[in-house]
Order: sequence, then C-alpha cells, then structure tokens
Amino acid sequence: MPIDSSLPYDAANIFARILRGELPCKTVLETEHSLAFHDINPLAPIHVLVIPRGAYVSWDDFSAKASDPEIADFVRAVGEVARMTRASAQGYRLLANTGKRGGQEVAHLHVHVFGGAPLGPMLAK
Ligand code: DGP
Repeated sequence: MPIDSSLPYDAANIFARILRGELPCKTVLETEHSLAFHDINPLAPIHVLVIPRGAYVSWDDFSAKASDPEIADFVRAVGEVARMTRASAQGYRLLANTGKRGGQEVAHLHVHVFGGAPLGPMLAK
C-alpha cells in the first residue's frame, strides 16, 4: 500500500530499523550521511537502494529540510553506487517513488539504482 509522504516520519519503518541495526541488509556503501544496500526483491541484475541516515519520509521532505552536507553526501553516494556496481558502465536508471501516487511503499526516502541490463521504457502506458 503506497504511503502518504506528507505524513510525519514513522521511526518504525523498515529502513529506520535497518539503519538502527535491528534488521540485516546487504550493504553496498556506507558514508557519513547515507547507506546503500541491495533491494530484497531485485527487479534488475543491479538493484540497490540508497537512503539518507536522517529521518526523511521522501524526496519532498529531504529536499526541503535536509542540510547541504546531507544532500551533497546523498547525491554523491548515489553516483558512487552506480560506479561501484558498474551500473554506470552501460547506463542505469534512478527512481525515487514519492508518496501515494508515486507508489512509495517504505516511508523513508530511498533512491533505487537499477542497472545491469536494458531497462525498457520509463513507464508502461
Ligand atoms: P518503494 O516502492 O519505492 O517504496 O520501494 C521499496 C523497496 O524496498 C522495494 O523495492 C522492496 C524494498 N524492501 C522492502 N523491505 C525491504 C527490506 O527489509 N530489506 C531490503 N533490502 N529491501 C526491502
């Protein structure tokens, strides 16, 4: 069920639990303000999630409230993941589902990094 990204941050969400070490993940990259790990249900040969360590519901929330160092770290982490996984070698896709209509299911900002195969059209009509 997609979430409403205008809701207050819920510290019980799955990614908050991963950040606290309460749930495991397959880590790809750790930085001061960000964490990247493999998606539990990969939709492409490379499917990594990049999340900020801070408590931000969505891209909307993060872009409005995060500090410049957090934003810089996060953007660099996404790029670093694309290079580390070799997704960048042949092209890749970034996706940040945001809010109900955007299909966001976990209420902690995450950017999907997809790669490793031709990814097809952006959206199905
Ligand atoms: P979205 O629909 O954009 O909110 O994507 C949520 C993604 O999170 C989805 O691709 C599956 C992934 N996911 C959900 N639970 C877990 C988990 O416990 N561990 C990991 N690694 N990924 C998860």
